[in-house]
Amino acid sequence: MVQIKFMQKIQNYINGELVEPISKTYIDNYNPSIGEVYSLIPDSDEQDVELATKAAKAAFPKWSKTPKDDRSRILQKLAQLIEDNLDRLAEAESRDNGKPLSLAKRVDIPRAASNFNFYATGILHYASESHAMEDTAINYTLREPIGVCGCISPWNLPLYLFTWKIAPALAAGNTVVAKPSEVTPFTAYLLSELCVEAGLPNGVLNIVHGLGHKVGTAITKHTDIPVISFTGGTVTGAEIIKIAGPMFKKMSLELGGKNPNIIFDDCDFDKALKTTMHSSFANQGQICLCGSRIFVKRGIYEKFKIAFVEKTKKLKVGNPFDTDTNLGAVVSQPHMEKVLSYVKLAQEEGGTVLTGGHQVHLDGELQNGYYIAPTIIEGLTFDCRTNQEEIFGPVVTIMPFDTEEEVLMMANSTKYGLASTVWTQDVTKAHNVASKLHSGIVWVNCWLLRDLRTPFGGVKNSGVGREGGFNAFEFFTEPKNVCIKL
Ligand code: TXE
Repeated sequence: MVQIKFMQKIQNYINGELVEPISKTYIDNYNPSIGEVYSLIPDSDEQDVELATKAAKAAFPKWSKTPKDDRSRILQKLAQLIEDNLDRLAEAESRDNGKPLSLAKRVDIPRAASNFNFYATGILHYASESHAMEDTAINYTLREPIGVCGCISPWNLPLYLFTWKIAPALAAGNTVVAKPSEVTPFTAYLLSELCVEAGLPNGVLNIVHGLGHKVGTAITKHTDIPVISFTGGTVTGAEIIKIAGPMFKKMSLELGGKNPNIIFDDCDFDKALKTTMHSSFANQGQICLCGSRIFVKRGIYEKFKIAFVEKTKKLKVGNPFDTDTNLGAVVSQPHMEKVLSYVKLAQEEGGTVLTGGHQVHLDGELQNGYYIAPTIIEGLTFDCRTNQEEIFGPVVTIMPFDTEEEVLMMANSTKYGLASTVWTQDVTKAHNVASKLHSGIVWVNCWLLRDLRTPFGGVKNSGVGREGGFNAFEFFTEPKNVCIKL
């Protein structure tokens, strides 16, 4: 007998209601840990974006004039509801994305709650400038919400990055049309249910699910959406600029990375090693901040390499729901194939795989899941494709260096410039190297230590603009200078 599985249908969230896509068509949503379809995503199109935008536009006048204390209270309530639903949301995130449940519980979902709390309270402290011209005049700057903001987010940290955009946009008094990644839509859907429970007024946040080239493009080109906040691939970022640039939309683009880890011989060896394990393989290497090129001072290169390979071999690739799993599944079959194609390329380019380099086949119901062994490659030149292009998986390269000048040249050689990590006990060296690195973020003797007040973003092809702290409020508001002659 053929067993018919119940497929949960995700719904759009438009004008305060959970609704079907107008076309009534759906696309498959995979659970990457078992390689099977387990729910259905609305295959929305520009008609749904139109409805969502209309709702957001209609809600804007009232929401933008709602006292910030009231907006803050509603968003804090949403944060509380996320915390109350931690287990349910973490399980959904792990099932949808393949990441270890322990990681979703410890990082993704608590951070989604923090995003709302941080911006809901931040707006209460946000003040604008005043410039006095002695006895002549006084200038003051109004910071006004802009209107309907388009927020488009990726699959690697689904609820974490979705809320990182939505929270400041709403706190600042804008309304939002948001699109989560079609690869990991589930927690955004659960969030829409929580918005209803929190009492978010209708139309203030609208979530339209579907494909990038349909929903994403419709948001990007909509004439009533003057602001686009996007996180995703650099190629997609360029497509967005092509459409939104000539429309003079305000844009914040957080794109890819090819981040260097620079390990000097005067570092705290054990700490550098432990943290490099995290920065290489956390979330299966699918964090734009992961360090994927590891440069080690020649004097400690062999010692570091041996210890790094030994520890990596002990990592457990397994069921994301097991508490002792270090790496779960990568997000999709095409992504797994892309990552493995880079291992092949690395070998063609003369690299040696020290550990990993292959798909991992697990047993039972996990046998069709998308698992990759954590991989370390050596013997590559800094300028080969493997060392220049973003792989976005559990694959890192390791290379020795001799001088500060040489390592800076190699670290800065890619088209990206998101984050860098430097390991040294010498403060002067740390300052010097940090100042010469071409990247938006430099971590010294740590990695992914985040203070939400700090500017977040990259240089070169890693993006345009900064998120985080008051930078986000500056992006999601329009300054207007008023000059009054005395
Ligand atoms: O991202 P996309 P993908 C990198 C990583 C990865 C590559 C591609 O290297 O392998 O990007 O990943 C929506 N107009 N990063 O294909 O396509 C899409 O539906 C408007 C780095 O998943 O950029 C999704 O919601 N929107 C990264 C979002 O854009 C469009 C995180 C991101 O998807 C669109 C993820 C279009 N034309 C991947 N096309 C990071 N910086 O953290 C797609 N989208």
